[in-house]
Amino acid sequence: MCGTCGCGSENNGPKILKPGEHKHVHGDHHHHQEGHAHSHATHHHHDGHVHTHDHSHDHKSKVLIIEQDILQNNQVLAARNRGYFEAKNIFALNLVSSPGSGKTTVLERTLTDLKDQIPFYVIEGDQQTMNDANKIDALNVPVIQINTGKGCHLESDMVFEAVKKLEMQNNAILMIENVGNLVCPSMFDLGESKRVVIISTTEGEDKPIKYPDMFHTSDICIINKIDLLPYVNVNVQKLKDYALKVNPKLQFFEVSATTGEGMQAWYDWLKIPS
Ligand SMILES: Nc1nc2c(ncn2[C@@H]2O[C@H](COP(=O)(O)OP(=O)(O)O)[C@@H](O)[C@H]2O)c(=O)[nH]1
Ligand SMILES: [Mg+2]
Repeated sequence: MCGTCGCGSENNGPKILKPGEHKHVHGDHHHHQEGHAHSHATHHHHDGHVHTHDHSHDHKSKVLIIEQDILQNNQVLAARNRGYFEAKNIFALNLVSSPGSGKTTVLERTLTDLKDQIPFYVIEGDQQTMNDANKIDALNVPVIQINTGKGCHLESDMVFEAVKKLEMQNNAILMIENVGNLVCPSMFDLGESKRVVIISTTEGEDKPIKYPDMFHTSDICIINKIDLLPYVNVNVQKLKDYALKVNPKLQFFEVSATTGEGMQAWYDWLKIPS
C-alpha cells in the first residue's frame, strides 16, 4: 500500500489542532504498525546469501497480513465514526483529490454561500501547516487541522480525535478535506457518508483510468476549474467517460470555484443528497 511513498515511516503521530492552538498535542501512538509494515516492505538483505523461494514467499505474506491489519483496524473505527454521524444526523463528506485541484477553494465558496442555511464543521488534513484551517477559521466555521507529518492520507482514528474536539451539534454537514493525493486516501474509509473526488480541468482527462481506485470508491466527482477550459487542451466528456468506466454510478458536477459557475447544482445536491 503506502510502502512506495514512505507514508507513516516517521514515528511521531499526527497533530490535531484548532487554529491558534499550540503545536504539541496528541501523542506518538499512531502509525506504529504501519511503520512496522513498511520496514518489512523496504527491508533489503545485504548478507550475500541466496534466498530460497520459501523464505521470500513467507516474507511477503507477513507484509500482507500486517497491511490487512492496518486496513481492518481503520475499518473498525470508521464504522464507529459512521454510527456517530448517523446518530447525530451529520452528513459527512470526505473530499479527496490531487494537490491543488481546488478542495479548499470549493470548500471556502460552499461555506460562504451556505453557512447561514446549514451548520458546517470542517476537518482539514495536510502533511504540514495550518494554512487551510486558517482560511476556514476566517469564515467563522469551526475547524480542526490534522497535520499528518509523513502520512499521505487521513485515517479514521485521526478523524475520531478531531471529531471529539469539534463538539458538533446535530443536523449538520461535516466536510473532511483529505491530504492531497490521488492514491492512498482511496484505501482508508473515514466513516464518511459520501466520498467526493475533485479533479480540475488542468489535470488531463485520463486521470480516472490512471488512478482508478480513487474514482471507483467515490460517489461524487466535482470537475473544477471549468473557467480554464478555453486555455487547456482537455475533453471533459472524455474525462467523464473514463471515470464512468471505473465507476458507472459516479455523479458529476462541473464547477468553477473561483467564478461560482455550476456551484448551485452542487449546493442543491448537498441540501438533498441523492
Ligand atoms: N482558475 C481557477 N483556479 C482555481 C479554481 N479553484 C481553485 N483554483 C486555484 O487553484 C489553486 C489550488 O487550490 P486549492 O483550493 O488550494 O486546492 P487544494 O490543494 O485541492 O485544496 C489555488 O491557487 C486556487 O486559487 C477554479 O475553479 N478556477
Ligand atoms: Mg487544500
